Amino acid sequence: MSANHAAGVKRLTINEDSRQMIERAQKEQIETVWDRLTAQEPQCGYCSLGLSCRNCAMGPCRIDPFGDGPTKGVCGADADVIVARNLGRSIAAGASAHSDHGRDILEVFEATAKGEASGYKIVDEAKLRSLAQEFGIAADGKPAAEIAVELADRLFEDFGSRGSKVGFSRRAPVLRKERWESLGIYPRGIDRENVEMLHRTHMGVDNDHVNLLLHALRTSLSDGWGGSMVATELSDVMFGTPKPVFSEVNLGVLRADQVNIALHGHNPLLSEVIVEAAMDPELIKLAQSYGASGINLVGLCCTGNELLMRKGVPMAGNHLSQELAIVTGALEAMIVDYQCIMPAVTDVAKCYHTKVISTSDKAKFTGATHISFDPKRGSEIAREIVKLAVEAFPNRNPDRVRIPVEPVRWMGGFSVEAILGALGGTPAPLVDAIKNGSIRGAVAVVGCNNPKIPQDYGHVELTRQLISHDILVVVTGCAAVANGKAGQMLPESASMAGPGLRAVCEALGIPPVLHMGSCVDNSRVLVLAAALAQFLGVDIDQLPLAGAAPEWYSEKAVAIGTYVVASGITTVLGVQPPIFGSPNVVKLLSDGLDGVVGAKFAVESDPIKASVIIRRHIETKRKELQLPYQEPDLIQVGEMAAAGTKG
Ligand code: BF8
Ligand code: SF4
Repeated sequence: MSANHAAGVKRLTINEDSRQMIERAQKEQIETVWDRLTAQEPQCGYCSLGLSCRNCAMGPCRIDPFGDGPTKGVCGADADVIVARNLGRSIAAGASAHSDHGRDILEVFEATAKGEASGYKIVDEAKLRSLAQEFGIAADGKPAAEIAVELADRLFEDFGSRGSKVGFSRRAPVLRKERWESLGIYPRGIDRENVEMLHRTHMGVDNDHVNLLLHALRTSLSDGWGGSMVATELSDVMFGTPKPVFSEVNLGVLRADQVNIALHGHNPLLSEVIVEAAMDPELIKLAQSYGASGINLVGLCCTGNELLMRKGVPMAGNHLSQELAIVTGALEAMIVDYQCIMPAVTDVAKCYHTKVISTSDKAKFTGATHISFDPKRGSEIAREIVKLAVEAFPNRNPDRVRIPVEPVRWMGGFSVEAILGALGGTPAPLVDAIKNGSIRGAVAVVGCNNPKIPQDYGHVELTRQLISHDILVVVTGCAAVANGKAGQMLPESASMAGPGLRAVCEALGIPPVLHMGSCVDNSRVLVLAAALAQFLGVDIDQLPLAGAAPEWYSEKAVAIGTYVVASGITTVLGVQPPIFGSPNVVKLLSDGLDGVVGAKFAVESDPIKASVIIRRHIETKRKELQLPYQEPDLIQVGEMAAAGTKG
């Protein structure tokens, strides 16, 4: 029996489906992420504080946080420089992941426009035309393909260093752009900022932690208003702009009587053509010939979010559910592209009949079957992959199939266009509700699972606290899936909200927690915030908004948190970032940044306390905007909601 079992599975997850599968894995001695975390403990204290550096071969070096040992690396870098460099590199890695995904979409978008891709088309021509207009491309009377080629050309320029400003950044409010200009952090080129970050963090380049951190902000902005926004917008053009859609979520979406295929990763390019292939009558017939009643596609992580948003494909789970989906014994294939796919999935798959099929030449997995994805043959490759999955069905051992629970219904599809649509085409009703105080403000709860926190506890508890205090919540990534599993994302979930938010949701028929998409779709959050700011004629930092990443783990999440703050939205992290070895860096991020970008970071692992921090922040912003407000200092853990309301 493992240490985890002794400590109780309840400590690991709040979900019944995960609990049952973790217990099963323990019984069958299949190692999972929680066992590996235990094996790593205690984790390195220097690294946890950000005080280790291996940027050159004079090192590796580490700084003694207590001052008893070395206070400088071999080159002379102190704690401030080492912590800031490490953070800058993390942000560059995260921004690069999102932006490289954006470029992949862009390449296929261009190939589609030129008629060189198979299985793709321009689905949302209206969106294409409006993007063209934003980029000053004359679209009148031109065929869509021609416009798309021109738009692709402009967007490729944004990746390089030909321009001085990333194109989509013009969507930001004027005051925000002026602030970026005056600080010297206006994002110029997507690849450029990332490469410059790597340059600056090479030994002996940027040796000033403030200067490093300013460039870290610029690097993150090149993601949020650059690479991620390219990914979102072009995915909408090629696969459709999301509209409200109902679906189901948790491991209960797997079907004992069908061929189950999980699509895991981030990029919708492959998964969209897989959806088509899974409807191929010949492949369904093949599945039936093996005794299955059909082919069941389910999502995992952000590929799943992309498919849910546009196609209503059911979602098996979030980050910490990926190994557990295999442990059901019901999964024929896990098709992966890239990002957040644990190398461990191939080990778990060996214990079952599950085939792990990798598809990106950038992301190969030892032990997986690799089928190189080529958009020129998109449809053909998709059929080949689905066939492989179907052919794994006869290898399934029915005695080992255990699908733990019934799925939960949830709702997705809240693109900015869909939200504005629900509001009647204008942000006015939302702004009015915020102004009169029935909705206090809005919070984006985003990011991952992290085995250091019971799976989904941070997301679900924080969101519950916020909506019950009349704060509208928008969610993306694994935070969205967590809320879905908890049943908080249906129109009837409005009953969980405070009276003001509840009334608004009921009038509009929307949930109090709106699914805005995958992690690259945090760009939608920026667009929505910018639209609200522009409608009110203010900057984003003046709005009663906040961000939260209660269970973050990834470098991408660090990039997201940073561009959200650099865009003017204060953000609370539930997991401590590795910066506490430098009191100066901590002070800058948790305090000094407020005077610079009008927003800052806070760290609070207890979601109830985090909700208090956020509510105080929102009421402070309301007070500054001269809207009815609750005295921020009176907001305490466990206080009465109505106490101190002024107006
Ligand atoms: O991009 S929330 S664990 S799956 S990094 Fe990964 Fe985090 Fe999930 Fe999506 Ni985002
Ligand atoms: Fe050590 Fe400086 Fe090299 Fe880092 S860059 S490993 S601190 S010598």
